Amino acid sequence: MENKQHGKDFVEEGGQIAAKEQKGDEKQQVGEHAKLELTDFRLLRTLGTGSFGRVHLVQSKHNGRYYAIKVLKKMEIVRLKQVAHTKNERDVLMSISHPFIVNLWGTFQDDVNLYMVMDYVPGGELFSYLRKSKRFSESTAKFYAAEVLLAIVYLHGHDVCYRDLKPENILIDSTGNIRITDFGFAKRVPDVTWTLCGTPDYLAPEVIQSKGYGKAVDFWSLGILIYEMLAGYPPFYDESQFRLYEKILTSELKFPPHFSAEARDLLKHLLTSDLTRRYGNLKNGYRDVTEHPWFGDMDFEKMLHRQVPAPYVPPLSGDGDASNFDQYPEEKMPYGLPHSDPYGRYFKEF
Ligand code: ISQ
Repeated sequence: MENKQHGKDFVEEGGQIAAKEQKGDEKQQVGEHAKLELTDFRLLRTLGTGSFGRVHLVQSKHNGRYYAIKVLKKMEIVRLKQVAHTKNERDVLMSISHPFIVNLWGTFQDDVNLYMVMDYVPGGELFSYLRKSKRFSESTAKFYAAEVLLAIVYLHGHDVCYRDLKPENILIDSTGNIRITDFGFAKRVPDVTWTLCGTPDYLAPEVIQSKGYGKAVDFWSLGILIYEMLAGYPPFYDESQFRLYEKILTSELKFPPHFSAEARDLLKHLLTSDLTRRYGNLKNGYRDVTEHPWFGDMDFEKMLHRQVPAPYVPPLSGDGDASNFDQYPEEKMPYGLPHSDPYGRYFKEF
């Protein structure tokens, strides 16, 4: 913390310490209460659906605040062999705190499901805003890229590799700042891991080729994200998954004419298959990225303290407004009915 003023170490240290202090108190308050259960909340609408459950907007019956509860079906998690990933998600999110990462307040389970209580982030997915805008200006893309970069640097500083960066996992809060969600693929990495996961468009070459990989994958996906924000489509897009993987492996980059010279240069250095040349993975670490000319006018210290005005503030009529999220058919089956719990042994720590 001493050298917060000096050099660019603030990115890691400032975020880490400021955030910890903030959550320390609040977590304690939550910890003093008895274990949460579903009846503590009024279930409102669905905000998103995934392969093993859905995310609901809920309102606490105790404090009237809105939260997002992610519900995961134990049976589906076991069937899809996601037990370890689910544990990683919980453990990683419980152990960290950062202004640009969604806050996990607590978890609980019943016979059928696991539940994760998170902050409600009401501005919708960056993905929806990007598709509506077609593409972002360089200054808008730079704002989101800088916040994502700060979150990634913080995670790497805690030996966590995020591994699933994409606009669907980036939410916009009521002030227009971002929160990264979905830590289902996040993992503590000493240095190298060997598991194959992630979304095809964003997969790094070393992941497809099953070479050992580590934190460098997040810098690759940051490159894909910046490209997609600037172009409106990802750089190696192809309808055929086989050809998509071929394109990723050769990493042949084509830029639309409107990309600036600085953006092109940064993207070339992030989207390189050669791990020994990829920015973020060299001896200067993340500084090769934060100090790149594309970020020349970016004040990362200000950004970390949410003091840079957001390019877009989402329209919101009140705290529980969910109009920035797509609508999903609601399930008729209620949660929380008594049931046998044949998968309970897999989720003892949850
Ligand atoms: C918080 N707010 C809205 C949507 C969400 C989806 C997943 C995780 C957290 C969320």
